Amino acid sequence: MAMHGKIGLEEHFAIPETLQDSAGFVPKDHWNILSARLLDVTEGRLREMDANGVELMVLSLNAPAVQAIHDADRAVEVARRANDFAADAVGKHPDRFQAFAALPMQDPDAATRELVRCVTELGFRGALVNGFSQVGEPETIVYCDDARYAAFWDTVEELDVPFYLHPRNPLRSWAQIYAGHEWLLGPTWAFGQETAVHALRLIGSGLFDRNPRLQIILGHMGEGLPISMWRIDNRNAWVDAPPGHKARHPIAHYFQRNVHLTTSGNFRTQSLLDAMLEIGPDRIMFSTDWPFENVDHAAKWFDAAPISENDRLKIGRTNAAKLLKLGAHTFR
Ligand code: GRE
Ligand code: ZN
Repeated sequence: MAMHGKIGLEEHFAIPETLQDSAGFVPKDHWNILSARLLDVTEGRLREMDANGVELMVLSLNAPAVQAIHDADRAVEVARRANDFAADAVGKHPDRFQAFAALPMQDPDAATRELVRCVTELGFRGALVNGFSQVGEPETIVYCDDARYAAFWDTVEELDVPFYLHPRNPLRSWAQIYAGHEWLLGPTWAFGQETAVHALRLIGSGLFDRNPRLQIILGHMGEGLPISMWRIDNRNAWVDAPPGHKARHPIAHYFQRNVHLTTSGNFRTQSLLDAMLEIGPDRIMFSTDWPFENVDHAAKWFDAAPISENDRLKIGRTNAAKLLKLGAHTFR
């Protein structure tokens, strides 16, 4: 039986300034469709949602977009435009769309200010950032565990909104491992590898000791982390050597307290069950990854997945409503 009232948290749009960033991911003859889907935040999208029992999409900008704009002033400008565009879409259908902020992480103070503006003035539900940022020049990259973001993270925690860590490809110059094997780039493999390591950097840096109430969201059923979580903390246990990271507790400690997963682009029962066993049904949320994936593929799989109806309701809807504080004013 189809579940109604689902909420999706990894559902992208593009503005003209960022549209081309998504062009290389599909064959040329599919670009017309993908670009039209990315630019549409009205009828076509609502039709997809209605047909598949999705009541609400939390909109976010495509990737890498702002994170790839090494000129900080330009990054600030494009993030602002994207967020204003999203706010407009939400304003027209507040019961169907909410939004995550795009952030110019090239300038930590500006990113903090933009997050505050988006959450307190525009009513956004959190932020979505596409991995590392190129800062000042194309080859200078900064991950979110960098010390420059300490005050930014304090603000995220204070605002009590989640931070969605979304994939991007590694820079070619940093990823010889994929040379000659470009098929591994993007959602096939490199997105997950890049994002899993980034998440582990955040945890291992001690971020969640400094900001214990901070909540991070990972897509794609956790970017491979659930299946690896035991091994990350237990490698060569007989040696009894310290793990070498800066965090006070084992990595799994934070994975279970500071991380949420979504089903975006990973419509696989085996992977869902493994994630449920590692992180529990209270920290997993339905998502599509529209328009890179089809809403009907996500929904048909999820609605029929062999889990309890109680867990389906949590994962499909109530976990997100709680984490994003979707009140009765925006949401039935
Ligand atoms: C995504 O947003 O997850 C994505 C892209 C590009 C290709 C595939 C994909 O940004 O899933
Ligand atoms: Zn995505």
